[in-house]
Amino acid sequence: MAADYGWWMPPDISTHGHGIDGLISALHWFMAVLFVGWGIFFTYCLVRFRVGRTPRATYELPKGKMSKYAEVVVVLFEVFLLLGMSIPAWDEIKNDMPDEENAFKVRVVAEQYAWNIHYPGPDGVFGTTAPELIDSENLIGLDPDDPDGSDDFVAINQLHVPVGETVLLQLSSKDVIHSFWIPVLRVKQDVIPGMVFPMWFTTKPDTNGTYQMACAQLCGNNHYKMYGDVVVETQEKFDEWYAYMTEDDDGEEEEDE
Ligand SMILES: [Cu+2]
Repeated sequence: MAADYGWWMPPDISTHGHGIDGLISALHWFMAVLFVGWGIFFTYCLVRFRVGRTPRATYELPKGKMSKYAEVVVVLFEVFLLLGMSIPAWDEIKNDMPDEENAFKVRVVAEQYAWNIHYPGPDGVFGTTAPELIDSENLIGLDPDDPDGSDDFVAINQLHVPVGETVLLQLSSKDVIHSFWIPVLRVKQDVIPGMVFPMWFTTKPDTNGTYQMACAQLCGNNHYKMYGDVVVETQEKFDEWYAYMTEDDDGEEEEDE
């Protein structure tokens, strides 16, 4: 069952999202105050300086300090938004990377027009990959001779994670610039060919469900098709799925064909 996103902000199922949501709502309230304030001032000026009242234009500067004080308040609030909210929220997401040992690691390889989600399999170690090994069967160019990669598998547009677990992703692209976006997790990262980007999130407890991920960068004709499921599930359900996917990938089926 897909989560109900409602008409307001999508639900926030991440442990870090409160900082981003706080910034978004502070900015919107600030803009609402400015909009109403300037609207009132504008209406007042239209009436107060109508042609019937002031037939001749005056070029003298106002004498009051009111406008200066208002500007200072606006600047101080903007400084607070930057130093008090944006930078700490950014720092939490971009600098406080989780420990690699304790995180569930996934690689995401973007291509026109799908997300290849590469899981390391039960051994937790990714097999080596090479661009020249990529073909229509081997979507991520996994090296068949590397034992670490023998239990690896790829799920297209399916990101499964155990609920409450910290997930560390490595993002890369096979072709053009994409942008990996999971709105409910408040994460979005450009994926640029030739580079690997780390990204992480931790889901809150009891946030099981199927959510959307999408490409947030217009990447070609079928950009709109580039979306998939983020399945947040209990450890037991996740283990079941993981075991199923690992079995599926042991090559027996290919021999039958
Ligand atoms: Cu894309």
